[in-house]
Amino acid sequence: MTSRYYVTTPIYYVNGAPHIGHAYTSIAADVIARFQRLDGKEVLFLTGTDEHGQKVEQAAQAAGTGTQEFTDRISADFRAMADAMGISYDDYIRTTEPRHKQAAQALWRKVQENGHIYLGAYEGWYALRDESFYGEDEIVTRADGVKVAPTGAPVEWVREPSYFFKLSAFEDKLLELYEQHPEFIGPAGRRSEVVSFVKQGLRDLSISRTSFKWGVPVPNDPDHVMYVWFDALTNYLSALGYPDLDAPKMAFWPANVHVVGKDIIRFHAVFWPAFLMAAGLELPRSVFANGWWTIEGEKMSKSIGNVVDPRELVSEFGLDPIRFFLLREVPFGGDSDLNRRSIINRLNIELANDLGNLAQRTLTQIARNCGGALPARVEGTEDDQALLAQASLLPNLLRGQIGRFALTDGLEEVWKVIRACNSYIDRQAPWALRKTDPERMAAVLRVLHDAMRVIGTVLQPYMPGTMDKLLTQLGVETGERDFAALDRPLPAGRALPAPQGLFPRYVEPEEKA
Ligand code: ME8
Repeated sequence: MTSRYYVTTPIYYVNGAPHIGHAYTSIAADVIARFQRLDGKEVLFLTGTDEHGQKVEQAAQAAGTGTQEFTDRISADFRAMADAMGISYDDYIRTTEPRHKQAAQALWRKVQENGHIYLGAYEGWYALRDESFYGEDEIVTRADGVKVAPTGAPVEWVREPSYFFKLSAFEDKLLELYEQHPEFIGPAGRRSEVVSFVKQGLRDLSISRTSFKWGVPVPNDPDHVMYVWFDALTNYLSALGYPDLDAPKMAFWPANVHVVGKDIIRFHAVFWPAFLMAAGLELPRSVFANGWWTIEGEKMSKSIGNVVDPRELVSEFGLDPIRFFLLREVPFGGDSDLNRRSIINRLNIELANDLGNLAQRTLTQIARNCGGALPARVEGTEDDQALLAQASLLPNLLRGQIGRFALTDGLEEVWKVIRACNSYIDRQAPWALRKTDPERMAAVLRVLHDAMRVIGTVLQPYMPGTMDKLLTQLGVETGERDFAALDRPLPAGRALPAPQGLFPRYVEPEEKA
């Protein structure tokens, strides 16, 4: 039986255009989804948009369009961005869809039936930008007199009737969860942060609003709409067909991982498991938070005017180099800076030199000196065997690392093998063997070919388009590209297509002139 794997991205707010931060989280989740598919799992990969709440309602008003019309337009743009970034989602959920509203209302009813929701009145600080409530002790007054949350978002005092979720009753259960399942929150730094937040004591959570209408109506009390986070988090279940527990996709629950940004770890690692416990549902296996990107050293913001559309980067540098850069530059989970210099360096050194040249050197020699036909595998020298052994460990190494969401370490392992191939080719100098020992030359080229097949196979999740090209040039057919296929060597004599460059060196326009 194939095992199932369920991975999600956050659903993005449609109050503004998609940017590189959104693309980043989606690419990371995409690498995980593609990797698990390659490894033979039945994968469900979900992304989508979060379309309710006051913030979205206000953005639509500012744009001068109807709210639904506005969300339709922005949601379509997020979807186009996902497509442009090669995100292989299986489903795209929108919280304004009927299937989602039904699920959110059903979850509410279940939590209410189980006695965890009561009607009261909310009075306190609310930050619209974060769609989040804050305690008095968290608020600071800026020099200009404006009161702000720890995130810097301005807060306002709100007072209205509200339903509450008995979050305070889940403190011990949550702490027990973090204790017994340290893998529930990653990376470790985020776990400590969440644990100390919960240890400080949890207040009951206001989960409905009456001061605006753009939301999912609370069952049996249409004056209230659900707090956008209660609504939004449910998306992970609505896509599975919840509340129909027998719906075929419900077999994917619990999710293996919710990939999120560090800004929303609290919602996913505190509120969400509490809602699920209250509804008697299983908990996701893990929530993993990526770090934050700044742009050329500055916070990305509309007011600074430095918001990066990932599609612009792609049109300049190509899709796979950008996917690679984002996952390579900083250990996944940490913060980093996006700047031209670093992109160009990574592209030229690691992609064009290390990997691109290796492929080019090997494949042109097979084309020229072996008549374009794959040489046979032979017993080989110790040096040959050592390189092949190192390469053959990659699928298992990556299985471990990607299983722990160490996406950058995974790339590092692959680059160790790429560098080993480059030293091997220099040491063996097959070009010099052409006249003296053509048999040995063919053997060396076959070793390189086999190592590169492993490299191309394991890199598919990170750079699907370019690895498709590489594997095609290596003569690996589409049915021979998963991990299981690596145990079946390609037959000698297979005709390889003419080699073509994979990663052109990037030259700054002014350098070209
Ligand atoms: O929070 N660096 O949506 P959102 C890295 N609708 N990642 C970034 C980033 C940056 N500079 N900027 C954004 C919401 N992100 C809710 C989620 S889920 C049930 C509801 C990424 O549109 C990161 O993943 O504000 C962050 O968590 C997400 O975009 C926030 O997207």
